[in-house]
Amino acid sequence: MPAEETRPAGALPDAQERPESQSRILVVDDHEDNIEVLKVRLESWGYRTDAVHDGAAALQYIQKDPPDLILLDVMMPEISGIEVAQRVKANRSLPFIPIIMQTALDSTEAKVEGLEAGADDYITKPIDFAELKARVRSMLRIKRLQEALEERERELLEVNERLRHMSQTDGLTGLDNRRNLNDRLEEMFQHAQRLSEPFSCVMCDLDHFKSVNDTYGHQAGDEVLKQLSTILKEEAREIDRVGRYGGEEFMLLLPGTVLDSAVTFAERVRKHIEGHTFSFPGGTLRRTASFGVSGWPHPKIRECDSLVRAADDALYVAKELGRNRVVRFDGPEFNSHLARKDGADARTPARSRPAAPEHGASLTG
Ligand code: GH3
Ligand code: MG
Ligand code: MG
Repeated sequence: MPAEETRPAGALPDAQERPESQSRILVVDDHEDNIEVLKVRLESWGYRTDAVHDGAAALQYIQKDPPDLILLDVMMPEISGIEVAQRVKANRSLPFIPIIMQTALDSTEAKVEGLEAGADDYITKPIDFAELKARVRSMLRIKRLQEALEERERELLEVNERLRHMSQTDGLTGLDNRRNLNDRLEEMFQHAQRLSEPFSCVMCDLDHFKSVNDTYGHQAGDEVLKQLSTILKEEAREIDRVGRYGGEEFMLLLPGTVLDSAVTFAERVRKHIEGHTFSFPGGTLRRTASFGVSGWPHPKIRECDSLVRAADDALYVAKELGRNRVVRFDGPEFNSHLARKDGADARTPARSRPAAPEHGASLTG
């Protein structure tokens, strides 16, 4: 039943009408004569038209192929125009379609009923065609404005979404940025506590990364960071979060993972990096990375801050022990290193040492 694009000879729309002349109007009327008269008029003004004879057919047509405007007869058997208007306006899947109701009676009551049912305008029978023309044009103008508004809204939502993404993402690597990591960390830690599920944190830092910049330039350094991100993403599971915590330091959050498994995971990543050749315009290089791993539940970890600090301290120990290794927070290697350090050098500034006491400050053992 698609409308034919016919136009009576000599009835080309004038320039003013042109913008809406492509509009398609659905005429709903149970009298064939009325339909004929309305179609001829509307088409002579340059509109495309289609017609149906009852409410059920109208609803079906509108759902399948929403017109730009509906010229709707109120008095129809079975499903009245009032009901059609109500159903069309209640249907959220439809775009805004202006409805002009044709009321047979020029009574205020009939008009109010039509408008309350959702009609946007009305016209009384017998139809004054000059009035009909003006009302159709005004309704189509409103429809165009409405569409422009919706388009604007869509654009705004899109820009908003892009901004949100930018505010959560690291520009260089496309990973979560630090702020986003912190938000996720809090969420995931709370979730883990609620369900009594294990949760681990891995800190990863490239070894002697500064020399990459110094030797090959900053761009080569950027390339290495991007490739490292790809490796981390490849190794992590879908449910893990991988983010750039700072310069060449990355954080991985592993829900549902016990400390042992997190250490195994970090070891796998360490080997992957060790075996990888980083390439950049003008050369290739190899690099290693050091890892600190912490996990909850752990008697010294009560909140997400201390989980991160524990991983960071373990990373520090990994660096101290010679780099290219994985150190587990509160593991034998970690503890014996700190004990050795504390015993050997009481003069070491506290700032450069892991703040181990903080973890246990509120705990015994
Ligand atoms: P260590 O093994 O102790 O971690 O040594 P390192 O050289 O990796 O660590 P250091 O903290 O001394 O240097 C980090 C370097 O990372 C210095 C900084 O210029 C570089 N860096 C940080 N962010 C970026 C970045 O976005 N791009 C590039 N190219 N370099 C970065
Ligand atoms: Mg480093
Ligand atoms: Mg660093």
